[in-house]
Amino acid sequence: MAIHRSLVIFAIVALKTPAISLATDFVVGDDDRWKLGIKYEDWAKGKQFFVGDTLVFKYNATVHNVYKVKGDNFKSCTVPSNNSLGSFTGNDTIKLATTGNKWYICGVNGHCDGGMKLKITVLDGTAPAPAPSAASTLLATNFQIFLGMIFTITSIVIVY
Ligand SMILES: [Cu+2]
Repeated sequence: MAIHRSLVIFAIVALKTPAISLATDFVVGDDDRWKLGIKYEDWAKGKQFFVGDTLVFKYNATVHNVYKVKGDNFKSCTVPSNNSLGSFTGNDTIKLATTGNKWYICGVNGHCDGGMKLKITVLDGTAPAPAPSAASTLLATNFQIFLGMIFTITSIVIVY
């Protein structure tokens, strides 16, 4: 019975391990977060944003904020009269719900011109589709089996 249960756990681990890459949470600016003096263009470069992913703007809410704007307002740094994203929390989470270009700026006077502006392009689909080579697939499979075995052995040791 104990071994049987371990095998079930093994199967679950083996099945669950490869499915980690679903939606991604992007902290804008990473460790720099949302502030002046960062090139968000550079931060966004090379990243792929998909529908279902999340942008998290982390910032000092006494100094900054985040507005979602249209492309022309992004260019001219025009702050909208109302905030479509809800309240400014300093930890604003934005679910990317649709494809296309999205623009965000800080609405504090001079901050958008000072670089607090982010443009991203949201793509269709939930995960990037790199063509997995046979080698990496094999590696992944072996890794799952390895993980599963470790888990199983641990379970058996704990049970006995
Ligand atoms: Cu700001």
